[in-house]
Amino acid sequence: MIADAAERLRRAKHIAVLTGAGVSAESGIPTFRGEGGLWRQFRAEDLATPEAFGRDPRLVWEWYDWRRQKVAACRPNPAHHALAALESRGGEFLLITQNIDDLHRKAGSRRLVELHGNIWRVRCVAEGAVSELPDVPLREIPPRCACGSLLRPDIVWFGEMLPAEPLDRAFRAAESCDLFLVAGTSALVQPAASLPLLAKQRGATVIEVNPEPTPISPLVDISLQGKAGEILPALVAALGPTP
Ligand code: BV8
Repeated sequence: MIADAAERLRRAKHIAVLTGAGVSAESGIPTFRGEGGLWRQFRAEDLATPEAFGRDPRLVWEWYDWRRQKVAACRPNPAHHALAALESRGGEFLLITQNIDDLHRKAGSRRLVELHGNIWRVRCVAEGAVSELPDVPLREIPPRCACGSLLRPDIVWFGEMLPAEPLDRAFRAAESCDLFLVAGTSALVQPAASLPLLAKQRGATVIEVNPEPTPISPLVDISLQGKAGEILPALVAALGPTP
């Protein structure tokens, strides 16, 4: 299966990749729906919403401060490095991630869109200005803008629209790629989960990497059951030296 997947990857002229929390699992970051995906007695869907933030910005920021501390202690794993190596082989390439942990960028990925934002960026609720807030732990909770208004994470919460530019780039890549690789996502969250289906409809070869079956597993061309940190490096190694 790896050899077949590598052969299709080698022949591809335009590669698009979609990643989810599973590619950061081996870096030590809990996935949303796996074990450890909880915080205190809350679920992500309860806290990652504008309503939760409106009701209790302190509680939501305590959760993000906890996640920022976790993420700050984590490093990219071989899955992230394999995808950066795949990009560096050249050709049309776009890495589309649902993850907000910045680990793809830290691993060297540059042709990258973050559909759900980035845990290190914040946005003033009044002015909309976006800035980096690297403090770990946060010095004040909730953090405030110089204008005195609340800062919120520059992250897409459930029920919020995704940023237009990254979403547009992701859909265009899914429509025009000839190979779509999807790794480490439960394929439950929309609109990201529709990208592999769109690629399939447009005639691309779809390869899935996940230890568990997902709702798109029956539709993909090749399903590689296993950990991204093991399968992606093996896949890229099987490509042989960069042409
Ligand atoms: C929108 C930022 C439209 C936050 C995230 C019904 C009711 C209510 C809402 C909806 C509904 N149906 C659809 C919706 C819309 C909703 C949605 O899809 N909900 C789902 C839960 C049903 N979507 C939205 O709200 C989106 N916005 O649709 O707006 C709109 C239209 C008009 C007007 C207004 C709005 C916004 C979605 C973005 C939400 N924000 N993240 C934060 O992180 O704090 S989503 C969140 O889930 C993360 O980004 C995460 O990445 C993402 C998806 O999860 P996964 O990445 O797949 O992670 P998960 O844990 O689920 O799975 C991990 C996978 O890895 C598993 O398959 C596991 O087997 C695998 N794995 C484990 N270990 C490994 C591994 N794989 C490989 N290797 C390993 N080692």
